[in-house]
Amino acid sequence: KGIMIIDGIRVPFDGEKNVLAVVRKAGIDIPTFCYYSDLSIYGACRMCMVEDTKTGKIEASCSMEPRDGMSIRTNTAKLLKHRRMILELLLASHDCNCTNCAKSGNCRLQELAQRFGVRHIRFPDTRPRYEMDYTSYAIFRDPNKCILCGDCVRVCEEKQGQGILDFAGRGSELQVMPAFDRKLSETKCVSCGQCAAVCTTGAITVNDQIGTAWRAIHDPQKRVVVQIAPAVRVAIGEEFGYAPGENILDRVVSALKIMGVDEVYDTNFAADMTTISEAEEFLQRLKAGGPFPMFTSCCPAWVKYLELNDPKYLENISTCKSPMQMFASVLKAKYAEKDASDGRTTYHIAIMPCTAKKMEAARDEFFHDGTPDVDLVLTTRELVDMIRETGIHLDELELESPDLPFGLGSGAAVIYGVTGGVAESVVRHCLPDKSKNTLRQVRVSGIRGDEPIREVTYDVDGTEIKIAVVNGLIHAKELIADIEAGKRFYHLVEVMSCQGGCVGGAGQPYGLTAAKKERGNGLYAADASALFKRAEKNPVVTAMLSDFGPQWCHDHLHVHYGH
Ligand code: HC1
Ligand code: SF4
Repeated sequence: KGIMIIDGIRVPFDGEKNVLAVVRKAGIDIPTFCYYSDLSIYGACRMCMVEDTKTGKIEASCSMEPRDGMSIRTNTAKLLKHRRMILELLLASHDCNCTNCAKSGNCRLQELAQRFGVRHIRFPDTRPRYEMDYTSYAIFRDPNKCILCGDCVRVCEEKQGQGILDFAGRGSELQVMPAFDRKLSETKCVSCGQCAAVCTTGAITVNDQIGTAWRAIHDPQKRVVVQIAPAVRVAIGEEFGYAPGENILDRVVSALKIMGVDEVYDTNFAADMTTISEAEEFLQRLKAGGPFPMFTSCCPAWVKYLELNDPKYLENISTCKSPMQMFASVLKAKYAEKDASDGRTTYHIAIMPCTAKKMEAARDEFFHDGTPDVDLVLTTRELVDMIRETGIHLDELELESPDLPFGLGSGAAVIYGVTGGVAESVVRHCLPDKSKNTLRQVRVSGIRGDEPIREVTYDVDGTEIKIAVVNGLIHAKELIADIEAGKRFYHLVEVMSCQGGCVGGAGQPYGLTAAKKERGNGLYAADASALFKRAEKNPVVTAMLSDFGPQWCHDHLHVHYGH
């Protein structure tokens, strides 16, 4: 606590962890590459230097503690020269093909080069050329665009507990890469894509499959059927001037139809199937006495994490397929006849906030007769690019709701996209008292919130049910360690790999930190205004489940990982 003098102005500080934060509070946007408020401080890019007015020394403000009476300047001639020099050096060793780079318009290097008016680079281009890595289903790595800010290294280690990427080499050979320069597909990468979400340049980007999508849409022999995930609707608008959290599903449906998609459905429909199946499985486990905890299964990065790191827990994972895969199974079953009668082939595209869903769709378990159940997964941002390509103005479209019969979902389904939502939906189904008051009690029980691990307890028919909700794989790791040490016990654990749940998925529009909360609130608002709040109230889902019968459901809605 105290007062600093910043550019001659007295600025009080109270608890800010570094001078950078105080300067930003004073309304001065000091540039940075490697500072990410959610991650540890790395202090390598040196862009955030400030000058001490007394000594004339320059120092990185991200690594300086604020002190009472400290006097600094943020834009002296020395500092401006220093920042331009860093930018020139970075640009000299960067593949500057901005025109067709996926990150153009969202790249920090490009933004700062423009902001600082760097037009000429005085240094020769001596950079080595590195091989690109196309081996991951989820992401694409181009080391020639890496500026060594280390954000990807830290997010992978600090948020996901994975440590897949690290620095290697020295001096001009320094690089970020997987251990032993392996390809991503040869590592334990779980495809969450958070490295791509924080990458300051175009060095790690989402595996772009837009071309494949257009080819399918323009193929008259293909019936293109889309499902849209819960978290997409409250984030996609950010790229078109809508506020984070604003639900623009009906505009997106309309845009997809204009683009040439035949039918547009809602993943919420299948999330209701998942809730019912998962709740039944959970109640059976309660009767049978385990195995506990039952882990949720809808986040493919989490499933992959267990497979690669802790396979003994695979029997704890719910046998229910994720809503995306349940949707695909139902669709393929229902459309087989349609395909046979009109000679077209149903081509199924899932629009997801997630890069790991690309990996999930490619799993062997979800291939039948040589074709995947989900033919293609597009992320929210890929859809944004496709809409931009068409020139469609979303705000001028007539609204259109998703098609029937798979366009209807409950409030319990839409909250799948926010951390705690899957558990809350299952609880709604399991609690015997179905009154509005119970719904309210669950809502405020602590199952919602920002904390990475939350615990709640409910009474189900006289049994005390302990539930944990986790977001961020590092916290899942922590929780498992505590369970093994006998410090914690739960009947049900929801794990979502991304912070905030799918609203914070790596396929969403950039600027994750600021928007996650609003996106989650947007989903809660959609729940509040939903026609019905419980999965079992979905008339189409209940009718279909009984039509299909238990054997079909067992064979098509469930999966055993690792067998
Ligand atoms: Fe998700 Fe799910 S909520 S996993 O985060 O269970 O991606 O949105 O579609 O499948 O429903 C993602 C979101 C999504 C599934 C559902
Ligand atoms: Fe994908 Fe959601 Fe899991 Fe993130 S939390 S990896 S967006 S399924």
